[in-house]
Amino acid sequence: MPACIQFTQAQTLKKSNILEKGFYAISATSPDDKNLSSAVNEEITAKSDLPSDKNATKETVNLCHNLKQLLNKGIMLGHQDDLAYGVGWKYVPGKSDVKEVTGDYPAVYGFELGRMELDHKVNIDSVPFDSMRNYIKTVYQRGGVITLSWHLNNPLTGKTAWDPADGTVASILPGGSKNELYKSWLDKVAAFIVSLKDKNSVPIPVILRLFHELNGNWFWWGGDHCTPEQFKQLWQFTVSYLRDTKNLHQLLYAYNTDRFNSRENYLLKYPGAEWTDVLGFDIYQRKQGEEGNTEFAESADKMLTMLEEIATTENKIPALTEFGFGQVPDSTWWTKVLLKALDHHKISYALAWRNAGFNNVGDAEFYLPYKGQESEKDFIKFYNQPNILFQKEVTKEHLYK
Ligand code: BMA
Repeated sequence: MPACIQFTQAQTLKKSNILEKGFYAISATSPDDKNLSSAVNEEITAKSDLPSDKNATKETVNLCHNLKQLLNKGIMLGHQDDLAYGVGWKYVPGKSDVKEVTGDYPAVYGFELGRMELDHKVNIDSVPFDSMRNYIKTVYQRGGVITLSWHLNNPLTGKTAWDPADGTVASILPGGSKNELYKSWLDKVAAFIVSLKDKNSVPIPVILRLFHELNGNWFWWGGDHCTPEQFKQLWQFTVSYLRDTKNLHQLLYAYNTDRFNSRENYLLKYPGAEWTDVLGFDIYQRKQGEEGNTEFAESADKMLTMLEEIATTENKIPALTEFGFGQVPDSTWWTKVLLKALDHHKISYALAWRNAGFNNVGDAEFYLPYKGQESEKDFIKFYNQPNILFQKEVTKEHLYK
């Protein structure tokens, strides 16, 4: 069979499993054929798009590949707990603050596992794990992307994730006094991940965002509370336990810092390319007004530039794994501040933190507008940017195929 015919067949497999692409490219015979060299190039690119897990499921391989391809098209908007609650409502089927404002759902959905380790029925933010499982199934069905965070308790002290007792990381490494306890917590998370299946029992791929904001001092796994070596060991132990002991092959792993100021700073605790798939950082705007806006836009821009460079060398998926400006108290923040910072960068997604709403004493926590909020109109403008992607556009991309 002439090489060019084989290449044509390869082209029709645009988004299918890379092994099929590999077969067509390798079986081509004419070295001078221009099409052939494209096919080989495509093959090389496709190979380098593989997840860190060499036994990743077909859908996970496809997701990893397609997320990299999508970098050329735009940035997906994400939202933590989007389907569970918003400002002034909780657990209303189909409801979403993003949908109320734009008519569309976000493309990326964050969910939180905290308290699963304690066998609780609801997570740290009161979301029932059974409902979470259903949301995740719905998201997968509509072709959205799922990412899970885990504010796990401190296994040494029994207090929360925000109890940064020194020695906690050391205590859960193999040989440490809490290693067995930590493994039992991973067993619970693994069981939940196994339960995430579509109607044909296909495991749903998930981006697991482990030990987030790892350079901050507020979590027990963060900052100075462990050495870089201990952190890397913790990461590798955790991934290897989930992947090799529990046999989970539907996971992409996200390494993510808080704000950082250099490549070295970012990579200080990086466990290595064979243990990660997504590279990200979290950033919040804390100050209002022109000064705050400028600081946020410039810092985000600078870090995104560094992140993109690192992700390119490491061949990973860059993402803004968490962001927000609490209560968005600026009617043009989306287009004048955030978009300005994001626009010229190639990152996979930007995940806004949760719309927790008002608490008993009237304080509000939310990072995306709800109907009637002052930045609503500007958020619609942001939604309408051709390079900002929400669910409807991403559904057409068939990220899992
Ligand atoms: C924090 C806050 C908390 C929440 C925690 C875990 O950033 O939003 O209210 O409990 O994340 O989701």
